Amino acid sequence: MPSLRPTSVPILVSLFFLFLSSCSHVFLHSTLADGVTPEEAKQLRDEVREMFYHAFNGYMDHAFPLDELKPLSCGGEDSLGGYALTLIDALDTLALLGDRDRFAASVEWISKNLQFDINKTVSVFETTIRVLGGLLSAHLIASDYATGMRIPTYDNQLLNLAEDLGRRLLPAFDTPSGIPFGSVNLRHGVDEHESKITSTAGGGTLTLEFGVLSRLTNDPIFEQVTKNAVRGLWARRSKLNLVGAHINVFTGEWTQKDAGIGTSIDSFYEYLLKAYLLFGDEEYLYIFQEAYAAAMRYLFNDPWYVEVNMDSAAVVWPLFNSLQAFWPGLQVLAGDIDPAIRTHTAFFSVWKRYGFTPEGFNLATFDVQHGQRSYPLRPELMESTYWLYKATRDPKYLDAGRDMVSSLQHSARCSCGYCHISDVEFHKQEDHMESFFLAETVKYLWLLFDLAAGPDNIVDNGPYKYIFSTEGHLLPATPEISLVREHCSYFGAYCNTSNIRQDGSDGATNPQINLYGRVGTALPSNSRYSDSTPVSGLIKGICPGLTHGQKFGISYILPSHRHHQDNSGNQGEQTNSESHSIVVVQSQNSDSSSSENKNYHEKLVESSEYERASDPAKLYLHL
Ligand code: DMJ
Repeated sequence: MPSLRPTSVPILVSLFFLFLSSCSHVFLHSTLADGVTPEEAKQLRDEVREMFYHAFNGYMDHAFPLDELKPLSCGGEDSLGGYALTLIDALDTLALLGDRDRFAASVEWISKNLQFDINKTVSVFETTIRVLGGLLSAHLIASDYATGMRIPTYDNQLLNLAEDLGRRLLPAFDTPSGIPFGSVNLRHGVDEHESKITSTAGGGTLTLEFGVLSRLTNDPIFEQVTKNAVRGLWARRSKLNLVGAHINVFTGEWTQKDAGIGTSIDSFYEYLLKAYLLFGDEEYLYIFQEAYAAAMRYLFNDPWYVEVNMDSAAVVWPLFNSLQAFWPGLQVLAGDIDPAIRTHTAFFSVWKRYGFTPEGFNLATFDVQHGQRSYPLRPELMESTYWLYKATRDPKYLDAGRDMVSSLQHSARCSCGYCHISDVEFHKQEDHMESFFLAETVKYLWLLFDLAAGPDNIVDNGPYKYIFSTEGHLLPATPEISLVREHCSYFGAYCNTSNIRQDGSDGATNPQINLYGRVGTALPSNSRYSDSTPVSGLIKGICPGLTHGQKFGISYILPSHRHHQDNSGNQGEQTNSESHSIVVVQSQNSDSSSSENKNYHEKLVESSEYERASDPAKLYLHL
């Protein structure tokens, strides 16, 4: 049980945020002094490659075909469904590393040996993101000449397996709310006594894999049920546009009302934006806009994020949890770079302090949270480091990546792979290696250094723009998958009638107009939709289209660095990046004098982000 009482913390927390934000700046400026040279980036890339093979070979030699490696005792264990989970999860990393032989051999083994007609009850979420996602990404690589990794003998076996698995997961969606059960038996459907409580991430992080499956099989059912699940969750949001952590899929009641960006909710936000980016479905974008605005308003305590009650916004837990660390990477995709930089700096200060991020770090006591002392080889901080380096090319992110490699090598490497750390203060090793270590942790580190050294990989060099699933699987925006809709085709998109012309002309030609709104107009503090000018719902608007680069991430970088003064008064280098997929600008609030609003909005207005917001050449989403 967490040791803090919910009601005892707010004042302490506020004071502590002030103290903490200045501490982390000072600390990092002194530790990130010596930079990674291009030559060292190559060496680090090769070192990460060796790390992958140490763990992959350890798994193949000692655990395969069991699910996961026990890296300390050099054994194996079935942790999910008993179907070579780590191999499936590692497939696209093998392809990314250019290992044609092992990729082809693994695909062949899976094609011949895997089957899902088994009497096992599995997590819908974990099976989707690790197994379905792993199979689909490998299928899309193995079947396509353009990837350079096509397997000549390959004949859609992985897609067939994925479709079979997808159909076995479908019974989980048969609930009154449309939000799926957390688990399902692959042979018999949902168990009679299955729990009706599931997490928001569990119900809302299925759209990418199921959507890709629909588009590859031409069967819309997969896309429909997962979109319905997102609608089911979002329909039950609070008046503040926050979602809780756990919900009853029959009654639709929240059983855990703590709202946050980490544990139990994290990838719900991630898939709203990514489903839009991959599928061009603006309903997801619309939901993301509202959900993101609420998160930045109620959860963001610059540079940290807290958990609050979804109805009252009262702080419940002033905790950093390690799952939150994906958020700056998501913000890069959303184009909200400045808070992403500050938050990454804060999160990385925790890593620097312990050599790893603990599962929980208490922002009030500035200490590891009781009972949350472990580091199970999680990838989230690496993921954000990669995206921020990609967006800014600031070498400090290479330095951060080097620190992460060094911690893993020094303290987590064990005889047959990489070990979980059971206590970040004492670096005690534990005999477990989650499959996401090979699917994500190593992948993001390798991509980071390869980007600095080259790059020479399909993500950064094509042939397609790739969206990463929450398990790090590569999902390409091929024409087959990404049915791009350049305009507000979602019937029900909230387009502002006063700013969007209804005569069919393209709003993009008008510098005053941006997608879904305007820069700098006021939204009253407690209203979701009201504005100084009326917003009309259920109107099919005509909105400016996104360029390909804007849709799929950073397409070019301005080489110029500008000198930047951060909030603590320190002088630092900040790299300017351009052509974000979406630039998110917080609405100016009519209640902007409140301290709550000042925290995020005023800094935004005062900062250079505001200058960029006034530049009509760029596209901004207005929240
Ligand atoms: C992974 O399975 C995924 O990244 C998921 O979204 C969160 N948990 C792990 C990694 O920490």
